[in-house]
Amino acid sequence: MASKKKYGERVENFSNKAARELLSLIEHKKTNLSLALDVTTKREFLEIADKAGPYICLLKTHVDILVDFDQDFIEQLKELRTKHEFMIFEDRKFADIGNTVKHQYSKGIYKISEWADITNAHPLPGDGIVSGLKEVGLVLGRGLLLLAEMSSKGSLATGAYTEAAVEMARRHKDFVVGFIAGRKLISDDDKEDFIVMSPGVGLDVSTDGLGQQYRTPRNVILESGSDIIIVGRGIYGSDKDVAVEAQRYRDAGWKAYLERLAN
Ligand code: 5BU
Repeated sequence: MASKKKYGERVENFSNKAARELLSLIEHKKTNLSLALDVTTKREFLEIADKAGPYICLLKTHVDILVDFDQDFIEQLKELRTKHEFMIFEDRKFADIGNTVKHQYSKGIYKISEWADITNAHPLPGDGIVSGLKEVGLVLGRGLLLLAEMSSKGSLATGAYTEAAVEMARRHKDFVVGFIAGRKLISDDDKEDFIVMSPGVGLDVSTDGLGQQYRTPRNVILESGSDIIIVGRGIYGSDKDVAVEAQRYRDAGWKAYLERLAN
C-alpha cells in the first residue's frame, strides 16, 4: 500500500541527515521530481541543470560520462545546488567488496562522497558493500539507496533478490535511506520507512530501443507507491524545452502524490 503520509511527516522516521533534508525539501519545494542528467559536457550539463533547477528536488548525476569533468565542475554544481535548493544523487551503482567501494566512493578523480548527498549500490556483493560505503558516508551525513529493482527489460533484480535487498536495508537503517525500485516494497508501518525512487519514467514514449521501459508519473507514484520520479530524456531530450518539460513532470508527479494522499 502506498504511504498516505505527507513527505514532511516522514522526516521523523529517519535518523539519516540526507533523508531528513530530502523529505523536508520535497515538502516545501513541492516537487518529487529528480532530473537524470546524462549529458557528456560540462557546458550542457550546467545549462540544463540551471533551467530545470527550480522544479526538482534531486539532481541525479553520472559524473563519469563527462568528457571534461574537473574540480570546477563540482564547484559550479555546488553553486547551482545552493541557488536552486536541490540535492545531488550520484547514480554510481557501486558493486564491489566493501574495501574497494570505500576507495571508489571517497578517492579517485571524482571524490563522490565530498559532494553527493546520496549515492547507490547493488546489494549483489552482500552486506560488506554497505558497511564499506557507510564507513565513509555516514559521518558526512550521506545516504545510500540499494538497487532493489531496475527499470530495464530482463532485469535479474526481482523476487528473492529484491526481498534480500529489503532485508539488507533493514540491517543498515542509519545509512540506507531507501531503494531504487518501481514500487513501494514494504507495507505501511509506523516504525519503518524507506524512500523509493523510480527511474524509467516518461509521458511520451514507452521504450528507448535499448531496453529502457517507461511508465507514467501517475503509475509510479499513485498506483505503485513510489516517492520520487526520476526523469531524464523526457526532460532534456532533443527538441525539448527543458523548463517547460521539467514543469510538466513536476506537475504530473505532484498531482499523483496529492491524489494518493486523498485516496
Ligand atoms: P532516461 O533518460 O529517463 O531513460 O534516464 C534514466 C536514468 O535512470 C539513467 O540515468 C539511468 O542510468 C538511470 N537508471 C535507469 O534508467 N534504470 C534503473 O533501473 C536504474 C537507473 Br538503477
